[in-house]
Amino acid sequence: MTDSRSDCLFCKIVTGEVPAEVVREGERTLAFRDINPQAPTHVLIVPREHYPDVASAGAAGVGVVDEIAREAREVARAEGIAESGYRLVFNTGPGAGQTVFHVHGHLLGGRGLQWPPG
Ligand code: IU
Repeated sequence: MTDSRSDCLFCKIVTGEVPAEVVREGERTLAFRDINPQAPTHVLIVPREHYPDVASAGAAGVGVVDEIAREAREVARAEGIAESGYRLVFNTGPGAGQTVFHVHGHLLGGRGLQWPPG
């Protein structure tokens, strides 16, 4: 599950075929702003390689989920939300609201966040 998919929106964003507002380019990841932001900072962090969800990415055992978390920390610092706090969310499966099946961490911050989420 590591190849680029011709039918995957986020693979197309990674290759530049589909435009996005990129905020950070990592060796293994890309971070770009969500088109429908749910908070003042709402950035998606995706691996360049295709995994459908965080479960399959983690099971691959290649450190890609660690890398997403590291990149989230760097983006949070750059966005000025590292101190106030932020949320890193992986919706996993349709029942949890996943709509794009290329693993992505939602980095959310810049406002108070409620718990539990909806
Ligand atoms: P989800 O966890 O799979 O539901 O998150 C998908 C996100 O991708 C969602 O927040 C969308 O607003 C976002 N998104 C995007 O940033 N650009 C797009 O072209 C599309 C969806 I389609």
